[in-house]
Amino acid sequence: MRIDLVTIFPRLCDGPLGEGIVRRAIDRGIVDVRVHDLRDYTTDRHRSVDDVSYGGGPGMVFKPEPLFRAVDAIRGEGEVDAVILTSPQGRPFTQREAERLAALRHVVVLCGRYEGIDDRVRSALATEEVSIGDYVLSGGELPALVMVDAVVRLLPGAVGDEESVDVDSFSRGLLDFPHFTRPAEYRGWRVPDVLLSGNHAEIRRWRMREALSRTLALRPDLLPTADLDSEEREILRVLMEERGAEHGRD
Ligand code: JEB
Repeated sequence: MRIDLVTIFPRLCDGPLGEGIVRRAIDRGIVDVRVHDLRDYTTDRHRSVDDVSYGGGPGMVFKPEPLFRAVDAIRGEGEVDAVILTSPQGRPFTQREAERLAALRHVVVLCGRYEGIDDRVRSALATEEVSIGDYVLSGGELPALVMVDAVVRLLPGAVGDEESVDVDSFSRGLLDFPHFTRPAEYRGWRVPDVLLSGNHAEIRRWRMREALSRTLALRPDLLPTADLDSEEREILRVLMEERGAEHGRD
């Protein structure tokens, strides 16, 4: 897969792309991530990427020309499947979106700054507009890097143990179960006995129950769309009865 990022702060991308799973995927040739300095696509002496907003008001807006020129140049190097604009107005970026993007061959992500971007970039250049969450950031680089991270770890061979990607929180629409490592007792807090028992059927069921119980307590909004089998649905039914009984008491 190839991912091109277009930004006025290319150095901001070096850290997240230079460590961990993303770095290893790049080193192994699983993904080719190219970071472009938007100023390289300007034509004026001052390499200006922004201008005042038509209609007045404070703050600057990204000019359309450098972004169109950048995407033209990238398109010239091979077919582009998606041109993504990161913006607070975008469609929510979810695990499902990450899975969809991971199946594409070539994605371009445009990172804005200031008050935003000339709207013709959104309407005529971008093929989709995406937001990573309902909070205000200063620009599109961190959202773009969040998307790169979520997408790259889904590419075959990027994560050492393929199985860990499937059982991950959210890939099945549930929160993760609790993890423990040695020592078996730390400052008086013991690891649950079942995990030391060696009974794999019981461990599997305990983890299933914990994942469901946490999701019910912390993120009940995930349950209607979670991918549950009949065993999980039965455990959930019992957990909901127990919770109902507890709340009934007070
Ligand atoms: C993305 C961006 C800005 C209003 C206020 C501030 C380009 N979830 C998200 N929050 N903020 C952004 C985002 C995503 N994805 C985001 C791109 C830009 C914020 N700003 C600053 C724009 N409009 C400029």
